[in-house]
Amino acid sequence: MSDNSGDDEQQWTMNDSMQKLASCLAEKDLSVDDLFAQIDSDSDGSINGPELHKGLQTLVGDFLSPGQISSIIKAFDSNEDNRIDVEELRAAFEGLQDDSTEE
Ligand SMILES: [Ca+2]
Ligand SMILES: [Ca+2]
Repeated sequence: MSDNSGDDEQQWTMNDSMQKLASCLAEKDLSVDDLFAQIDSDSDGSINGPELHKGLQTLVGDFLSPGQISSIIKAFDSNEDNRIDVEELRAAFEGLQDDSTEE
């Protein structure tokens, strides 16, 4: 990904948070489904902005702005309901890992 849109106030990238989440998964030996269940605190089957915000804070210690949260959701939300469901989350992690793992 190359995005040099002149937004230099912060070095944060979405990939950064995703990599942290991925290593958190590996460390705790969790599946994407487990991760999803942890973030989806009201268990309605989808992760919304506040849940993602809280989840990232709890799991990886990242305190993201609402704008950052919504860019993550927009990036993964393939059916455009402004929430991330478990399949969208799986696809997100598959995208991260496609160069290494083979089962
Ligand atoms: Ca939820
Ligand atoms: Ca969605």
